[in-house]
Amino acid sequence: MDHVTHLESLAHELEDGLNQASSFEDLEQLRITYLGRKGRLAQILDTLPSLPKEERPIVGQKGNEVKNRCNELFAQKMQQLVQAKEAAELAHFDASIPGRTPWRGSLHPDTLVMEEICSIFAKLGFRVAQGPEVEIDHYNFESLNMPPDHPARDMQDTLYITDSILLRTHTSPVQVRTMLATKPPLAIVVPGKVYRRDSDLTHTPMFHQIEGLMVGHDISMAHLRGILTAFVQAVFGAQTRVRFRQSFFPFTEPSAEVDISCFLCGGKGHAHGDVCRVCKGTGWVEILGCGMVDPAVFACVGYPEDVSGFAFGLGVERIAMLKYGIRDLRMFFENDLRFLSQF
Ligand code: 2NL
Repeated sequence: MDHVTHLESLAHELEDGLNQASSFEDLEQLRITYLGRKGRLAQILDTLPSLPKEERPIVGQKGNEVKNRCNELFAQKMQQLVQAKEAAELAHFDASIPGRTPWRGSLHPDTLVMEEICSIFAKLGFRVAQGPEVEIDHYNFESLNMPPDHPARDMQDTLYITDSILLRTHTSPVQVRTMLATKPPLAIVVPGKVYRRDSDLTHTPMFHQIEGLMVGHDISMAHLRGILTAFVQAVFGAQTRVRFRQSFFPFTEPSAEVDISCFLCGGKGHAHGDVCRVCKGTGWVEILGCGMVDPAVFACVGYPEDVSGFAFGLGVERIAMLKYGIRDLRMFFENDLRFLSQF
C-alpha cells in the first residue's frame, strides 16, 4: 500500500475507533496511538525523508490533511463525551429537593419593645430623642432637682468615672439637654441604656429605660392619664384599665405609679381556680412611674414659669418580661441564641 492510501485509511480507522470509545480514557489512548509522538501518523511521516523527492510534497500535504481531519474527529468526540457527562449529572439532579434555609438573625426583645413603644408614642405626636450614656453629674442629678446633698442620690447607686462624670442612671439627662436646646411646647420619648451599681437576680448593672416628656401651656395630669391610657391599651389591648397610686420622685410633683389591670386574668386575680401568676392575685400590675414636672426642673433649663408638663419613665426589660412571659432577667444579657431566636 502506498503512503497516500495508507494515510487515508488511517483517518477511517480512527473514526471506527472513536465510535467504539466511551470514556475520556479511551479517547486519550486513541490520541496516543494515532497522533502521539511515536503514533501511527508520526511513523508514516518519519519515512518522508527516504521517499523520492517528487513524492514528498504529495505525501506531506496528505499527511497534513489527515492530521487536521483526525484533530477534528477528536474534537467532535470530546464534545460528545462532555455533553453525555453533563446529561448524566443532570439526570441525578433533583430540582424539587428543598434548599437549606439560611440562618436568620432576629431582634433582641429589648429592641423590639423599644421600637414598639417609640412607634406608639410617635403616633401620639412624640419625637424620639437620644443622648450620651456618659454624662455629667449636672445633667444626671443637679438639673433634676437632686443637689449634691439630696437624699435621693443615695436611692441610685451610681457608677462614677470621675467626681463629676458618670454613667447615666436614667435617660432624664437627655430630656434636660433637649429642653436646653428647644423652646416649649415639646413632646419627646427617650429610649436607651442606663447604668446602676447593682447586680443580683433581679438587677443588672446595665438595663434599658424609656422616658417621656410633654411640656406646654396648661398640660395637666388629665393629659398624662389620657396619653398613658392610649399607650397601655396599644401594648396590652383595648380592655386594659389604668390606676394611679400616689408616689414620690425628686423631679416630679405630684408623682404617681401607674398600674394596669392584669392582662392575664383580666383583673380578677385568679385563673382556673389558681392565684394569677402575673398579678399574684391583686388584679393589677405595676407598669411605670410618672408625674408633673417639678417647677425646679423647668427653672434649671430656663423655661418660663407659665409652662407645665408631665414626665414618665419605664423599665424596658420589665415590659418585655410581662409581654413575652420571660421569667429570668439574666436571659436578656446572656446572648444565648436559643433564647434570642424566639423573638
Ligand atoms: C420610674 C420613674 C420617672 C421621670 C421618670 C422625668 C424627667 C424629667 C423631668 C421630670 Cl427631665 N421627670 N422623668 C418622671 C417620673 C418618673 O421614672 O419608675 N422609671 C423606671
